[in-house]
Amino acid sequence: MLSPKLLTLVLVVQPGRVLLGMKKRGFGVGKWNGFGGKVQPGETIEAAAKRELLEESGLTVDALEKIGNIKFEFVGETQLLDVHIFRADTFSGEPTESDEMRPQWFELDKIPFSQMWADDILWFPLMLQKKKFVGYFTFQGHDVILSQKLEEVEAL
Ligand code: 6U4
Ligand code: NA
Ligand code: NA
Repeated sequence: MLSPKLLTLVLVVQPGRVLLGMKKRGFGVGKWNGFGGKVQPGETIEAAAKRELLEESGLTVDALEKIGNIKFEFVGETQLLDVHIFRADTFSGEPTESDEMRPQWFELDKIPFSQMWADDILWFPLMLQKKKFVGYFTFQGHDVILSQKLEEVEAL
């Protein structure tokens, strides 16, 4: 049986650019990614998304837009990652390096997909067009996608 683990992921988008963080430790170390982490007991998913964004990037947001939900299975592992993805178009504060992440803005035609999770190149275009999506990816290790499902949805 796969036990689901709730996680958040926030992409901060401005006209022509997106903020990513280089993961300095833990799960996904060495990859550029959005900001996020585990939902704590008693916390809503959206509150967790805001908390993790602040902890990892120094940014505060009022509104987060729910944009996607992707489940990740890793062959041979019993946990199913249930990642809730949000987009933020306004924020306050300055991107600030944390113990976990080094934030950097990327122009939209220079997103470093070769140093990101392999699924990102598939759903970033939807996210950037504000299209909502759901997906299910099975990974072998952290770099190879064995099977994938991704579809646009009207609502989440
Ligand atoms: P702590 O501080 O221990 O809670 P850590 O264990 O390092 O953090 P975690 O588990 O909090 O990391 O968060 C993992 C992050 O990686 C979440 O934001 C979700 C994201 N993530 C996991 N698999 C991903 C994938 N295939 N593609 C992607 N993001 C992924 O874009
Ligand atoms: Na985290
Ligand atoms: Na965390």
